Amino acid sequence: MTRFLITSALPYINGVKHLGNLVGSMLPADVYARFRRAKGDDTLFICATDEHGTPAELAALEAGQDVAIYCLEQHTIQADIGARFDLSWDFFGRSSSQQNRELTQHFARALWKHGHLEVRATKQVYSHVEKRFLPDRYVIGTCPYCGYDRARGDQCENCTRVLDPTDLIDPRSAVSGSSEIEIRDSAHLFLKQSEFVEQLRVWISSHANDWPNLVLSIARKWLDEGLRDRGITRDLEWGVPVPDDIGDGQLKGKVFYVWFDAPIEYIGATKEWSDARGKSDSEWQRWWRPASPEDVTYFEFMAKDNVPFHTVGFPVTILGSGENWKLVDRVKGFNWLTYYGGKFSTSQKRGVFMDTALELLPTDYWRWYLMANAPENADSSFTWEHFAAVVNKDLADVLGNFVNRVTKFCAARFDGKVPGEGSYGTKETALIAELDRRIAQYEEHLEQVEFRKALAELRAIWVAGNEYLTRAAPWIAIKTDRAKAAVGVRMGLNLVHLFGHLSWPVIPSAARVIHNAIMEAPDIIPWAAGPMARFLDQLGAGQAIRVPDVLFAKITDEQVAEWQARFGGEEAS
Ligand code: B3M
Ligand code: ZN
Repeated sequence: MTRFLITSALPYINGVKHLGNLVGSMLPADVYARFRRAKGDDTLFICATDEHGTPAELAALEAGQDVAIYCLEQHTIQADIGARFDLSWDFFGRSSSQQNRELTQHFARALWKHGHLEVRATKQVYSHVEKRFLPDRYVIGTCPYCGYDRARGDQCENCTRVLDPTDLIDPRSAVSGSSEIEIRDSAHLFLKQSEFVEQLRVWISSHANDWPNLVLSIARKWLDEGLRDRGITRDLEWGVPVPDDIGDGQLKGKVFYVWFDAPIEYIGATKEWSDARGKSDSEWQRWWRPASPEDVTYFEFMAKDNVPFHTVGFPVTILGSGENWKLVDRVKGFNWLTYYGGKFSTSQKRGVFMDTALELLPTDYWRWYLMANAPENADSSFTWEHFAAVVNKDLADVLGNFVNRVTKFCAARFDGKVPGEGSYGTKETALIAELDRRIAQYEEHLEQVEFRKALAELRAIWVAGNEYLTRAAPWIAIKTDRAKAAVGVRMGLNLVHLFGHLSWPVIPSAARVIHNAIMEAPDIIPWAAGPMARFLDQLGAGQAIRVPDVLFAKITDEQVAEWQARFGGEEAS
């Protein structure tokens, strides 16, 4: 039996993430991890904050904090908010950890030893005022092509032309505004990615049937456009230092590029996890260096802009090391979630962020909406109107109402105990057959990480329960035939229990409340495996149940109006 290793793209350290970040990486990874655990599989779900790079340095500068302290604080904030979103990481590490530093240096040494790295002379912009080199995008000036006066040194946002900082007219630092800048020579390490093109092509093609088209096409486009060697060091202070034994003394004081060390942190965080539990190296190595690759099935979740780094960049690091590290098996990429058709933006604070979301409503409202509308095959748009409509219909009217109707009626007419009278007939047999089919579909969609389809099937399962109850109508039967009413209520309670099981990967808190209405739920609510005939006739006669509080409150028109006013509605796009 294979073990399941699951990683989500590492949220960048510069502030709380928005719902678009959440649905494109951490949340689907969590749903999938919970599904695996529910099925009883040996599962490890790893995430971490991505802490290096210029944006981290600049965010710290802006906050007036030392960068290490800034990162520690922000890590704690993100860990806390992730926990409140019920993200069930086995470990939430930090790319600035000692473990990642050692692993990053290890990979660099292995690449160096095998001749995959080369020192090359480059020209970089140096700012006298800041006393540091500036990455291309932090140099701004006038675009020589369109005359836009805030063009960045890597690209003009106005005419989209790719630029070099030396192309800019009146170049200046985007950080200080100072034009006391000059071009200086600086030696850097380059990873000779071009040597891996054929190997990558073969590997990517071997996944033609199990990676989404989105991922395959991005990966192939990257190769088709000619894979360029990649500079993997930077002139910064904050980062993993390049060890002295690499680069013949020309790389003193430099650090690795954030996109070099960030994916290695998947491994680093696994080691952080095993170290934190006082385990030996074999604990984390059984995930990353299994005896045979089939022992571990490795899933990665990410937004589409991260796909090249996971299908090309990180694999080159692994392949080039010449060591038998685990390569990813399934890459699940996502399109964008937009906010009223426009961009969610961290820098411009547009859209809804994870912390404010939880001030408005509990986590499951968001989890359900986001996963049911995950941007899988195309971008999807968040609007308050749509959010309210989905929550009110799926969660309040369908699921919440069902649980409420059944448990309340049982409390009122059957003394709050599972009634034992009567036996299942054709209505029940038909329902059980339908659920057997639907649950198999739901399970298969989750296996294939097709979340929209999976959640549509889960909704259909809830609907089938509702329709059954409407047909069985125990509240009418009770007037003439108590045994008949008892059958409807008993099936209804069994369905409530079933829904608690099936809903847990997606809406874990609500699933727990639902399950607890029937009996106390275990920490991991196991998958309800077929055949349903057994599962749906499980509750013993006379067993006491509980009526839960209202599971999902409806979102009102006033709330929608208030949130539109607060966060911006249509006009935000
Ligand atoms: N931190 C995501 C981003 O900031 C990036 C992911 C790293 S995954 C190794 O766009
Ligand atoms: Zn149960």
